[in-house]
Amino acid sequence: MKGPLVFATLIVAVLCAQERFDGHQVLRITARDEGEINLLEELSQIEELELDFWTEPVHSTLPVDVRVPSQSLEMVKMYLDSHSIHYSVMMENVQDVLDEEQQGMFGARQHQLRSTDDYDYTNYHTIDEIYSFMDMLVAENPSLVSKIVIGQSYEGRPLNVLKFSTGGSNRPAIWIDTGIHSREWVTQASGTWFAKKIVQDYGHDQAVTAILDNMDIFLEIVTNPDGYHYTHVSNRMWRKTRKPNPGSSCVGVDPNRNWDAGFGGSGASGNPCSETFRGPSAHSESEVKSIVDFVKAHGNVKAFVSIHAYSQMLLYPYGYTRTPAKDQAELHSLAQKAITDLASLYGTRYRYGSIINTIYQASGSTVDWTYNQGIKYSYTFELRDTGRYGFILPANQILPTAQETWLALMAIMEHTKANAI
Ligand code: BPX
Ligand code: ZN
Repeated sequence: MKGPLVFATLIVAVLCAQERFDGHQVLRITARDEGEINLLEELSQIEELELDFWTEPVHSTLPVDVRVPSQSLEMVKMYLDSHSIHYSVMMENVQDVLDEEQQGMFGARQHQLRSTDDYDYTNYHTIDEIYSFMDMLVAENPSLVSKIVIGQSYEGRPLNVLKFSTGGSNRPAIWIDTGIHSREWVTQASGTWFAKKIVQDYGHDQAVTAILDNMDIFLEIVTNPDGYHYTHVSNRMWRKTRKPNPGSSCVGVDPNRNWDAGFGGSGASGNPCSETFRGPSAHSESEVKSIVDFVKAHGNVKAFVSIHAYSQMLLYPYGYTRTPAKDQAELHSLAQKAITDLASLYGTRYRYGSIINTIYQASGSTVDWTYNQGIKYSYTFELRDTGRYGFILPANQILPTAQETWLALMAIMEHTKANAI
């Protein structure tokens, strides 16, 4: 190669390089009291350490998982030891786990998808593959499935929603979204499986048939498409949207802190470099605003389920306030039924309760807004696991995760059909 070409190739390689996580470790820190939590909170403020908190250091009842870059490991471990804060190494080398994930995806690469029967539901897929899957599912089942585009992402990708409907006009609806946090890959993978499950079960499974004879289901699989694309080509650990923040070199807004429900209160950050940055104003992110506009225009959404990972929880409002939701008793007992059904398949155990009591205070989250809009059955899932792999859940857990979650979704949808229409 000639000099200029070598140079150009280098530039391209640098600009397109995937961030590597060689020697990064995930530490599980078990703080014993509020004092230790405060010390972790202070640690998280040191931006030079480039810590990535997989779970927030907010109270001492849940373990805190944090990805620590190799160059910060010595400092962080010294800090924890010097304050005698207990921790263990959950993941020895993040890059090793990512390499395994990449190998699996490469082995499963689908050159041409002929039918959704051939789709590899046991592996992770790129956004192009998932978007092709959607089009193929629609083409195969035109009387049951259609695709609607509710808007565009910041980078101009379509915000595709699958509509499952057997007729009627503006029937009572169930909304399900996956992947609003892009790195939570098991959620988009599960969403894809749910879509296939619905078309397979309609007309065969009595409960699914009854639901779809009375209600429509809307499913947004790739709710944060720019983030999802970015997790594949640049940084597997990306959570937020990809909109630049004026005056900051940090990119993106947390789309689960951007909703107009306690927006700006405790449980979100005003710092654009934070993973929980709320954004400049409520609904500033088009990925959020498009759902807001859809829900308002539809006006007949009865259940809204927003799916995250990880930590195995089923949560209901509120996250921004300690005031109990007025339907708390019903939401709680339905959550119990749903997680019991979920556990019946593989014994996977879930915690359940209000967001603020079960995980932590979070303002501006999705289901607080939908609940305040009058959508009583507003729930958030945190799928597998409890931290062994966290966001990098091995692909061989996609199918069991989707299958068990489907049982909980069915419990929520059947209850909604029986009580809301
Ligand atoms: C879920 C619903 C409402 C408010 C918070 C959550 C927890 C969720 C978040 O902080 O946005 C956790 C997560 O899924 O993003 C990542 N995680 O900790 O595993
Ligand atoms: Zn999430």
